[in-house]
Amino acid sequence: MAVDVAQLVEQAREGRPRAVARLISLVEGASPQLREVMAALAPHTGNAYVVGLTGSPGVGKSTSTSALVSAYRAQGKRVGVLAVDPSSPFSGGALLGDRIRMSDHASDPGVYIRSMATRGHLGGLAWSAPQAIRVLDAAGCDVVLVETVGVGQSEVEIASQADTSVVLLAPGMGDGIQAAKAGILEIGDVYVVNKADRDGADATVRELNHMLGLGESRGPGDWRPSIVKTVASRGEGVGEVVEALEKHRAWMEERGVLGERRLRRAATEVETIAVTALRERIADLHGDRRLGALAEQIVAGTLDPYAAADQLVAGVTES
Ligand SMILES: Nc1nc2c(ncn2[C@@H]2O[C@H](COP(=O)(O)OP(=O)(O)OP(=O)(O)O)[C@@H](O)[C@H]2O)c(=O)[nH]1
Ligand SMILES: [Mg+2]
Repeated sequence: MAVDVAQLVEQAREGRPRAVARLISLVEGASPQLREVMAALAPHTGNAYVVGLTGSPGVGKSTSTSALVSAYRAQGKRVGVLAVDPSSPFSGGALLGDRIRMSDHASDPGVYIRSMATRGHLGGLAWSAPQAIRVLDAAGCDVVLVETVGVGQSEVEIASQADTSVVLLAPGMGDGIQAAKAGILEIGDVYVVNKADRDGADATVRELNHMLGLGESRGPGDWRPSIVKTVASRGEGVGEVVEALEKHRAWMEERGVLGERRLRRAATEVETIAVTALRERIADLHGDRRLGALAEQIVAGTLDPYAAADQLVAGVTES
């Protein structure tokens, strides 16, 4: 059913949660009206500070996110929370619902909370998460917190699209080694050692210092990742996390890094949309027999795969 996009966008900008939710549903459902939605949102975007939180399952991402929401709300800021699960085709349901511990904020009109999953469409969350962030941004969120569940490659990709990336670890469990393997030690601007009420937090901080090479000298203008110890379940250290985030943001603004990151994010976004569209058109061609005909020629040895690919691309780009 077609919706009145202009009206919906206006309502979202007035801060109506239902309108925001509807817009994100249009993103998630890859609605044909999405073009219209994005065109209407574009002039109102670019204000939100996007923070990605990533780390192993159970490390305390949701608890930390919830505590950060409280801290930002205390500053009077409007906050959006997006929990994304690239490994799961389920969304919004019990699974993710259980995983986000946001009940404290459920009735706060200054907070939008949303979970998203892949739903199996082409492009997946790499495509839809940035669009959902745009909705929250245009709806007037000063800060958007993006929690990615797990530490696989797609989580790393999504997290690295944030303005600031927070990597969470907990003492023990070889968490540092896990994180190193998953490649998340390369993306952190701020590292949080959560569950500092448990034994081994200082050892984890030392291990992290070592793995990040924080003892080594850096260039005068380089960012030196912060390491903060927290007990998120009690809100301890969360103020320091906010300070570390503000420090990173100020550093990025001073150095022009924020602008660079946003340019890179926009470029990736456009590329993802374009590639997704191309793949969809190629998939349509399966029914059209064009791809099949090319395959037959390759098997028969009358065409090489490069020439065939050129023909395919030419076929889908001429419109
Ligand atoms: N002891 C202790 N427990 C904590 C702390 N922070 C969170 N927890 C507990 O750890 C468990 C997992 O916390 P979550 O915030 O759900 O962790 P998560 O990283 O979001 O988990 P997933 O979304 O499932 O990957 C919960 O039972 C929390 O209450 C902490 O600082 N200390
Ligand atoms: Mg969680």
